[in-house]
Amino acid sequence: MSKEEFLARMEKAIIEGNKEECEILAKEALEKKFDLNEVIDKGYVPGIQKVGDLWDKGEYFLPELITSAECMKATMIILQPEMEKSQIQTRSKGKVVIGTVQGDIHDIGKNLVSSMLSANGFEVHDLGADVQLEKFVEKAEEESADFICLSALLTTTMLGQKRVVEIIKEKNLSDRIKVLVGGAPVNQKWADDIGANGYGENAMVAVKVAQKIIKE
Ligand code: B12
Repeated sequence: MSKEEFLARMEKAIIEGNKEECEILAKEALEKKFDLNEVIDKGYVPGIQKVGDLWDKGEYFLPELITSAECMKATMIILQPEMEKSQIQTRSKGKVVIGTVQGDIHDIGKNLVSSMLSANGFEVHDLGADVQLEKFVEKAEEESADFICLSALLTTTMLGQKRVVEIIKEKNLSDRIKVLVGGAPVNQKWADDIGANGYGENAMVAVKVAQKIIKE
């Protein structure tokens, strides 16, 4: 089986919600020592994106969405430890507090960003999903974090990102704590409009943006 066929099988397994196949393929990817970033970006992520398209068209409903999301999670449980191990863990490159904002339970993308940051040497404090907005700032102060990373997948919860930036300004913490925002409905313009310090369209870009800011 070629790499392309392998990636296509992965995509299909997510779309069909075939958890067993997802787990088999994830283990195979490890055995074959495939580039795990490629496996995720070109196999699993396109799969969940297609699931989103099918939902848009009214062909998929909530149960299908949940099943495919569970497939993604099952896959990441297998891949994540290896991804984190495979990077050379040096001294922490910076401290990050991350989570999905209040009112929003989507956490697949946030988990990817979280693991890519820790795989690249950042110390990550993951608060999970549906996180109370003040909690981000409290934790960042407690840990003397360099970054707060906020994920939002709903247009309504994007406002939570804006509020966290405001809280940071109100507490005069803008010099110490930088805010990165992301999630499917978020873009650079939104990040600029709310005064966030950075935006990343995917987990790899999130890492690059954080690395760039830490060097400045
Ligand atoms: C899977 C999914 C679910 C799963 C979530 C499971 C889970 N544990 O996460 C379930 C089924 C639970 C779900 C529920 C709902 N969902 Co939903 N869901 C999706 C779906 C199909 C995929 C999201 C996903 O995981 N994408 C894959 C990941 C890898 O991508 P990502 O999250 O965008 O993350 C990447 C980047 O954005 C970036 N990134 C993410 N976070 C961050 C943070 C930072 C700091 C940075 C720098 C980068 C970054 O990097 C990530 C990795 O590359 C999307 C459709 C879509 N196209 O997005 C709808 C979608 C987000 N859901 C939607 C809706 C409406 C809902 C529900 C309200 C449905 C309902 N009626 O109950 C509920 C929400 C409940 C709530 N309060 O949160 C809508 C949102 C519409 C809108 N405009 O607001 C979407 C867009 C579907 C649609 N087209 O209508 N959903």
